[in-house]
Amino acid sequence: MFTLLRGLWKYFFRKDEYYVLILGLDNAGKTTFLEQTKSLFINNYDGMPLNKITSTVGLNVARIEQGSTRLIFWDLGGQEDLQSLWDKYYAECQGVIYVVDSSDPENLAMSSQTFRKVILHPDLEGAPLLILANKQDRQDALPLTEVESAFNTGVESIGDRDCKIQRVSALKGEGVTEGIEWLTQRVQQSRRAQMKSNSQ
Ligand code: G3D
Repeated sequence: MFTLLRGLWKYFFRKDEYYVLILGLDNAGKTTFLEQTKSLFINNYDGMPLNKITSTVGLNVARIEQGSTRLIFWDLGGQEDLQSLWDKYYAECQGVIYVVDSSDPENLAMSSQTFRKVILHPDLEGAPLLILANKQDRQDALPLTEVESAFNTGVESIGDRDCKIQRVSALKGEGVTEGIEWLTQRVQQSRRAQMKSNSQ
């Protein structure tokens, strides 16, 4: 009887866990996005003021829950020397969020090249990709179409993966919920997540 009840308890309260990497050049707004996500998805979350966030040096980890799904985020530092560590996390993740600073046209090409390098890595095969054109609250932000065309140069590397580009302001929280909801749905449906659950 106890075993049956325990089984039922586990069945009803089980959470499917998905790991999501947050990548992008230094200063793109990765940590601000993660903090904003926590404040939007975690009840009574009492984090630090968003304008006090400093650049990620190591790794920030956070988890949010939506129904029976738990997303665990790894926000990795974007400085050049830290980028060499990114691929250590690829095999374990089920989705990627790539943050772009839309108000920094000088680094847009570099950001796009870095994204291309990321998605060409074999350990990320089949992982849904969410590109965030961030800082859209700024007057000098490039419109989504311009960010999109800079990222289109690597479009053939995306293959048959789900990929979406979304305009956001991590600071103001605009577009954040839409992005997270899209990614949640896609990681649940992705071939990669199914491979993971079959191997468990
Ligand atoms: P990182 O983790 O990618 O390195 P951060 O980036 O989250 O540390 O953000 C870098 C800077 O960009 C921070 O400003 C932060 O406030 C700002 N920023 C992040 N997202 C947005 C956004 O959506 N809009 C605007 N206007 N600014 C944003 P500082 O001044 O602390 O360097």
